[in-house]
Formats: sequence, C-alpha cells, structure tokens
Amino acid sequence: MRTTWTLALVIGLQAAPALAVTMDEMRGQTGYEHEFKLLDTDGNGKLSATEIKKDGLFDGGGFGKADKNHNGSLSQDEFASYKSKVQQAETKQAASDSAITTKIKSKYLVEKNFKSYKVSVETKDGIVALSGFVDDASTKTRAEQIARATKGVKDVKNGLVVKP
Ligand SMILES: [Ca+2]
Ligand SMILES: [Ca+2]
Repeated sequence: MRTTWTLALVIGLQAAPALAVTMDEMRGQTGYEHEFKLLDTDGNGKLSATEIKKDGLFDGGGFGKADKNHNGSLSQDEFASYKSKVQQAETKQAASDSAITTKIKSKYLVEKNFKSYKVSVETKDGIVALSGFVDDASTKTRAEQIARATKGVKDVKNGLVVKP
C-alpha cells in the first residue's frame, strides 16, 4: 500500500505543472477562437486585411507580420500566434512600466526636502512623465535626474511646476 501511495504522489506532482500549462493554452486558444469568429465577418474561416482592421493590435503592419505564409489572409493559427506574442510583450511592458514608477517614487521618498506627495509619476513604454508641484527649480532638476538614472527609463518628460 505504501509503495502505491508514494508512486501516486510522484505522478501527481509531475503531472501538475504540465496540466497547468495545458489549461492555460486551452483557455488562450478558446479566447482567440472566439475573437477570430467575431472578426471573420464573411465566415470563410480566414481573416482578410479588411476584417483585421477592427482589432487594434494589428495596427501598423501587424497583418503582414502575422501572415507568416504570405498568402494575404490569416488562418486561425496565424492569428492566435501573433496575438499571443503581442499580448505577452504588452504585459511585459506594462509590468516594467509600473516597476519603474514604483522605483522612482521610492527614490523620491528617501530624498531630503522632497515633497514626493506633490509629484505624480507616470510611466508608459519606458517614458516617464512627471507632474505636480515642487518648491524650487533645483528640486525640479533633481526629480528629473533621479528619474533618468532609474533603470529601464528611456526618457523623462518633466512637467513639474515650481511653486514656492
Ligand atoms: Ca473572412
Ligand atoms: Ca496566411
């Protein structure tokens, strides 16, 4: 009995991660299949460049990139694989943007004479926008320096207003 239990446990542990991946894949594909059908207005099982226009993710040359076999239309596979790639990239960017914001805010918190609560930090695609009020010009400059020195920051838009 004991051997059987141990074996069952081992199999259970090994099967668990594989099962989780399969579930995610299934969920993802079901989602794309539904979207695919919605976009496929003429119901011919493929998406034309016109049909894809309703999906903003394919803006700016997305159709050409997704059409891997260059036959001028997207199969369900082409649609799903491009879509999941772009969405993964977007999720990654969003996570890194919010990490940048958090990092800058925590740097402001430890800065002396820095009223961080008056400064708002927003990050989009690695570009940081600072807004709000600071007491003097040197604080405004310092705020920008701190933001620029933060890893992952591509540019800083310093919209801080000096208001003594
Ligand atoms: Ca179609
Ligand atoms: Ca194609």
